[in-house]
Amino acid sequence: MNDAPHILLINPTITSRRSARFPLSLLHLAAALERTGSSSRIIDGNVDRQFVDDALRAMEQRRFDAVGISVMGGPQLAPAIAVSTAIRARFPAVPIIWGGYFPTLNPEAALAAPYVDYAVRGQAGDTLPELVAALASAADEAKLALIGGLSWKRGGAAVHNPNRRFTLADNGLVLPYDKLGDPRRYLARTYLGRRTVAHQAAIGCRFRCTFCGVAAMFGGTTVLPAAERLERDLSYLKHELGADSVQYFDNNFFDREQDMVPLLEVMARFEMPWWCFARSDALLNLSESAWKLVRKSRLRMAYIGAESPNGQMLKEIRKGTRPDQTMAVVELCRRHGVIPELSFMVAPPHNTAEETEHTFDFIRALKRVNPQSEIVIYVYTPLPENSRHEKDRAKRPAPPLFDLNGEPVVFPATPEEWALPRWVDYACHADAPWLDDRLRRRIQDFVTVLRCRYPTVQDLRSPSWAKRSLSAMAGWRYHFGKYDRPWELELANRLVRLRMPQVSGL
Ligand code: B12
Ligand code: SF4
Repeated sequence: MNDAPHILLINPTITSRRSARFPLSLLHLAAALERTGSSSRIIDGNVDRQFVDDALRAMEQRRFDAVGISVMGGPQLAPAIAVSTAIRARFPAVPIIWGGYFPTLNPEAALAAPYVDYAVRGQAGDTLPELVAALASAADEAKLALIGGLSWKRGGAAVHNPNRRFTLADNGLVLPYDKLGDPRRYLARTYLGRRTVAHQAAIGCRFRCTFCGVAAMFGGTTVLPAAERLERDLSYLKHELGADSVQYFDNNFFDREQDMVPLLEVMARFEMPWWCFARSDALLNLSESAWKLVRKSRLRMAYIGAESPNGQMLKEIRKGTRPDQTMAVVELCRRHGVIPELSFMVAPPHNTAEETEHTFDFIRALKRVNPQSEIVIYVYTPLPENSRHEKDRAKRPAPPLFDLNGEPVVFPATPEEWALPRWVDYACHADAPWLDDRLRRRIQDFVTVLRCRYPTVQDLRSPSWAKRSLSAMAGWRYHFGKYDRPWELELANRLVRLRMPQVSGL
């Protein structure tokens, strides 16, 4: 009998089956466990809607030494709590480990739950195998205390070991995609192609925007892959799986040009249309020869965090880009045949209504320069101060937040509280305690008029006649700025159900 540790890895449901993409976090962890002599099984709640029952069944069928659950704040919390409590009730002796953005940013809250034994902060390629090894040899406190990136409980109190450095381990192999059953079921029809695949080449981001979960996780670090690794991955995805286009999950695809060129050269050889997250300054700084590679590699859309038209606010949140760069990049993208997908954060805690209206006007100006620009509107929901990276926490603390009654905003202290609808909305940047009904409605109305007037190219489901009719219906409202109560668009939209990329991804 094989005594090597065996770990159950679970991705709780967060999106529809149609929008499911490779659970890359768990694939990376499965590869790391394999590298260190452990084995694992993956259950992905995005494709397996009975994932709680299936996890319990899997645990009845064979011994698992621990369960690892990937948890992002927002709608993934409720299913993460459901599967954790079910496992704790049926298999009380099996350790439960939470990892991903939620426990990284909120380790105290994660450990406050009786069904979470360990919270792994940041990347877990080394932390998880070390924890599994410690558990296999009767985890004593001295061993646990040595594991970087681990938060654990000692006598009921949370202990947070020091952070770990980020690395991009490469064992010369592609990820163990076959652990997902048939990996081809994760290829999706998107506007990039008929079989779009999700991939992440580099990890992290070297910027430190104060509002961003990525900055909170990586603390300003980026690690780029070697060109050979990207070549190997793309070759597998294209030739073995049959993918024809790629959605890159890299947090900020364009890093320094000299580092990107070898990667772009690889991508230019594969010519698979692609989508990525990018910054306006990075795109504006690209040389003509790099743009040539970008065009050859067939970049179709770049998601750019424009955030705000207010230069002072951009400085305060340490974005490092300016409104004029946002304006310039939509023009630049137009010239190079790339669609800019711009995200904005409206309704900040201060000057809430004025900033929101200013943003609407700026969006209209951008649309005049490049009508193809796609717009994603979020409510600005700053991270809790203690979620920020430890290097940034003390620096420039954010001003205190108050709700509509002038009471200080108190962030949740447990996963259950974070799973309440108002905090799920907060995590999804959909609502904030300082937003009143009038402004909430105003934002909804603007978004309805805008997305009917300019339906997203990412929507392949709605027929083009329906999109054209909606656009025509919304024309006069958009032209005259009459956003209030667009009941006729809401009605028509209910029939057509335009797609919302901010909820489901591509
Ligand atoms: C794919 C994705 C999704 C997918 C679902 C992914 C899934 N779980 O199935 C979809 C599109 C559904 C999604 C939705 C949302 N997402 Co999302 N998403 C991503 C994205 C682009 C990639 C995640 C990924 O696969 N990364 C690659 C893997 C390898 O990295 P990783 O996940 O970080 O995993 C490593 C570690 O975190 C850790 N780890 C992860 N899981 C586990 C588990 C265990 C047991 C252990 C030990 C370790 C561990 O180890 C892994 C390997 O080192 C990230 C941005 C990014 N590039 O990371 C945003 C991101 C994670 N999402 C984010 C958010 C906020 C959301 C939303 C909740 C809100 C929103 N509006 O965006 C929505 C929900 C929308 C809704 N209303 O329903 C934020 C989280 C930030 C934060 N403050 O917490 C991110 C960082 C985007 C951003 N820049 O702000 N998302
Ligand atoms: S550049 Fe983008 S990913 Fe990087 S810290 Fe800023 S907002 Fe986050």
